[in-house]
Amino acid sequence: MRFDVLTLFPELFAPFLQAGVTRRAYESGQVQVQLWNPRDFAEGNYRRVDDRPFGGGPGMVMMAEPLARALATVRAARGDDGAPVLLFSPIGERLDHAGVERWGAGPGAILVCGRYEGIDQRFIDRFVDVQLSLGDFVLSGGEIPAMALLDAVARLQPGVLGDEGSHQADSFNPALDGLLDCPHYTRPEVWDGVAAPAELLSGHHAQIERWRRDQRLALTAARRPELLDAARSAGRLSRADEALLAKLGKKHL
Ligand code: 9WO
Repeated sequence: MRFDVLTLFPELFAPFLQAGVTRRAYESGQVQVQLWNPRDFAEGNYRRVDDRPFGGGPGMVMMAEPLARALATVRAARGDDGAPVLLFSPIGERLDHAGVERWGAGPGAILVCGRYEGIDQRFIDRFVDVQLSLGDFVLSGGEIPAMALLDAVARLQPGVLGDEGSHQADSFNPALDGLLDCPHYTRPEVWDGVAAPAELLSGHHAQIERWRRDQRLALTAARRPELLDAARSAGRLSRADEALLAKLGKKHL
């Protein structure tokens, strides 16, 4: 699929698109990314994209017109394929795994990255289909959330993660598993006086898998009990899982 990103800072995306395992998704075109700078669609010698807020107050507001022109060009370039326009904002709906799957399916999306104090509301009302939030905090721009969505979509593409990673992709995927990931350890076996869990060093595959499953169940029960309830309701907990959870429950009482 294809993502078009409207940003005043397209240069922020270059190192991101060239790094790590997700690079493959971008370079192969599995996830096409095109960057557009609203400044290139602004008028006059100064190519202004921002102006002072009506009603006064600090900072500047992104003007609707350069964004609208950029968007019209993007839509034409996409052949008016009806791709949704997404804006990253703390007032948006929270992005989760289901959202990543939704926006990472079909034709892709047009991502609008705000800067300054925000975007003229008339652009948002006219063109933005959905506002997405990563959480209750404020950034200085929508670029990092846009990269977060691209990264999450890219790693879902077939072949982007190795065999090792396909399991990782299942974490937080309620349809597949929906439990939190277990802790990880690597060499040395004893670091700074702390040994790695004996189970992981045992070499017994079944014991290792049971330890990991137990860790995931305990972690999910402690940190995200609602995910555990969802897994149970979906019939994704075995009798061995329930036995471990019952044991944990008694320990905590
Ligand atoms: C900022 C903001 C703060 C409180 C209530 C509503 C708000 N909307 C925006 C907004 O759209 N800001 C633009 C994008 C311009 C300033 C930087 N922007 C931004 C996006 N800051 N933080 C985000 C963001 C996006 C997704 N998840 C967390 C934060």
